[in-house]
Amino acid sequence: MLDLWYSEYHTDDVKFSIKTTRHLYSEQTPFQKIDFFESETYGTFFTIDGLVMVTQRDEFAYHDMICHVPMAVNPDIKRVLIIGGGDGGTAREVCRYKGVTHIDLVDIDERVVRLCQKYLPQTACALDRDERISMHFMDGFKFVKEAPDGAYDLILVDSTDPIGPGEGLFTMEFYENCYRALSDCGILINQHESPFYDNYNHEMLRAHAKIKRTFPIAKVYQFHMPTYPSGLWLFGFASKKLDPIADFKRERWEALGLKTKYYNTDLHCAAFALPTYVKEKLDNVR
Ligand code: AG3
Repeated sequence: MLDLWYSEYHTDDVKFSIKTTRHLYSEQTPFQKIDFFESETYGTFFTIDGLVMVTQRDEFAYHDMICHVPMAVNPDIKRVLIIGGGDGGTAREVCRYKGVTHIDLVDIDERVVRLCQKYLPQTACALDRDERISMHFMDGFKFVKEAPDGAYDLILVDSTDPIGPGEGLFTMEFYENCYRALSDCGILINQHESPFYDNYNHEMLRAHAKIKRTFPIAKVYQFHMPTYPSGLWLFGFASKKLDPIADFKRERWEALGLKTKYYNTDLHCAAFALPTYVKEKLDNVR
């Protein structure tokens, strides 16, 4: 009997496993190792350097929350920059807004995009269909550094963990350049790791400290991501002047009539209410 399990170590002594029905593909690119698997419960999923990035079954939670939260705070967002996100899931959600005029998607590794177009059309579908998207295969750190002042209304950092090619996306210089590249009403959302296990918590606090020093408004919100370490994951919401709750445009967003599987306008506010242990950790950050 074939008994093939994919496992990710969430800590040195905790691992998460998915029984796979097939190992679809494996490739070592100049940047990272990319693998695609098939499973009963999570469908097709892909990993980078052994860490789960996207599964067909729970990607909706991540991509709803990275996109609809800022769009409901400023429904007039027109120019969007996605850093990372080569699987296309974030772009797919952004493309649902007719008011968005241009999307720059910057992924360091073209192979992520090409392989997701082949194995994960569920997330990659918008990439070859929507003319508003321009793809750039280069380091996101460098792209933002060279971006003109005020060029974007929204920057979405859809990155891996801060090890390997994603490291530069968790630095002070990167956040400062994001600030500069954002318009007056600009919002930055970043993949903010998890507060539960020490190794991830450490990165999440480091990121928060830097963002808090760069942006006048720096909040964190949570969502349930079953395949990521501990299942509790965070995004950062940073902006020049818009507050995610005080400036939330509930009625305007509802009037758009977008059907979503995870995000809704009640959850929008609830997501910013954090468990006490997370709040305490974040409050102590300077
Ligand atoms: N970005 C990866 C989030 C971090 C996952 N970490 C882990 N499995 N240890 C996901 C990209 C989705 N567009």
